[in-house]
Amino acid sequence: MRRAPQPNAGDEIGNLDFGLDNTGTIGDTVYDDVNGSGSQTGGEAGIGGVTLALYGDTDGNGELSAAELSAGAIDVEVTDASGNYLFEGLPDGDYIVVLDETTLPAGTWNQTGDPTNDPGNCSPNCDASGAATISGGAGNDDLTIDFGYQQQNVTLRSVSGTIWEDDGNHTFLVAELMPIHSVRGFISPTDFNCMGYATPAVTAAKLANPTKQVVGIIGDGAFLMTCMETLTAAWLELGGVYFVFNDGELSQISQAQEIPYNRKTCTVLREAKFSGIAEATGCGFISIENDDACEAAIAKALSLAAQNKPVIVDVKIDYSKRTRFTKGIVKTNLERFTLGNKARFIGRALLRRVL
Ligand SMILES: Cc1ncc(C[n+]2csc(CCOP(=O)(O)OP(=O)(O)O)c2C)c(N)n1
Ligand SMILES: [Mg+2]
Repeated sequence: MRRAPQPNAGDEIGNLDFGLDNTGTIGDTVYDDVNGSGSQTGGEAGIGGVTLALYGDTDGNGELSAAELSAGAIDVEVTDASGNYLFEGLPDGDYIVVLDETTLPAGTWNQTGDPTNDPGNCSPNCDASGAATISGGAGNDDLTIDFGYQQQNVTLRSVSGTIWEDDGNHTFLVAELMPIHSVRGFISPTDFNCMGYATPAVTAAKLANPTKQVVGIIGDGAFLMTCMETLTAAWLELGGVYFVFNDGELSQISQAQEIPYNRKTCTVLREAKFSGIAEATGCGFISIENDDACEAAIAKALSLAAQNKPVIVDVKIDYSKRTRFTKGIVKTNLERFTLGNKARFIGRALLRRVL
């Protein structure tokens, strides 16, 4: 063993190098927010196997721009069995952590905890990303980028026949969240995206397949276009179910308008009483006011339909959480723009929020 030099008073010693670690760490947990409080409390467990990507926030605005996204991820991490993740060895700078929601465990999860707010009750902004800054000296790490997700108690009901979709936000919500178990079990007007399609489609499908369950999921705007077609269903005793997703808006358009214009134009509907339409046409009517009412209402609607009674179900839907489609079109459209148009688009959107 080589002994360290033993200096005497007055000796000079060279060649001693010290490594100074100026890098920082960003983390640290994705947790199962069982009580939905927006923070990890009462021994709530972490969620393992979730993928997170780290991007540079080069303009330092706390949001991932199209340019920052296309520059690519600096690093990718997957949470361990305790739901922990760390990006280490990071030089000073601004960063964005983006959680890939498709890697959450099977089931339906709603984000309840956002790194930007603690407790992150997700009101008004909850998204699967968080901004972090690494700066030299004290506080070189940011271990507050925690995401909470609450599993939704969804009882899956299988429809033995077909689900018919109209065109709107509800289409993408269903595509995102509803498992379809049979080939040709889900039909929607994807080529021409024609609103008003699903109501007569349900009636016609039931006429052609009288022994099958036939169910429609239809936006309130689309239903208002063709709802009197349910008169034919009642007259011919065709037991289809018309689930009307009632949000009072042409939501697919109004949500897309809100981002650049900061307002909705011509997309808020006049209030309509769907119970009146059921009365006029001779259909059954059921209203679903909240999540707790879903189970019994769906069972009742399917049972009435099995007795050849068409049923209109008024589903009070909350679209405040944007679908992946709405988030996606903003990103995709921005990416397509030239740099000049991007600047114009973002500049105008910002201006409309200030003025
Ligand atoms: C005949 C027709 N007109 C206009 C459109 C454009 N459009 C696509 S989705 C949509 C809004 C749909 O509103 P609603 O039926 O209430 O469904 P939501 O988006 O609210 O779920 C509109 C106007 C269309 N696809 N078809
Ligand atoms: Mg609507």
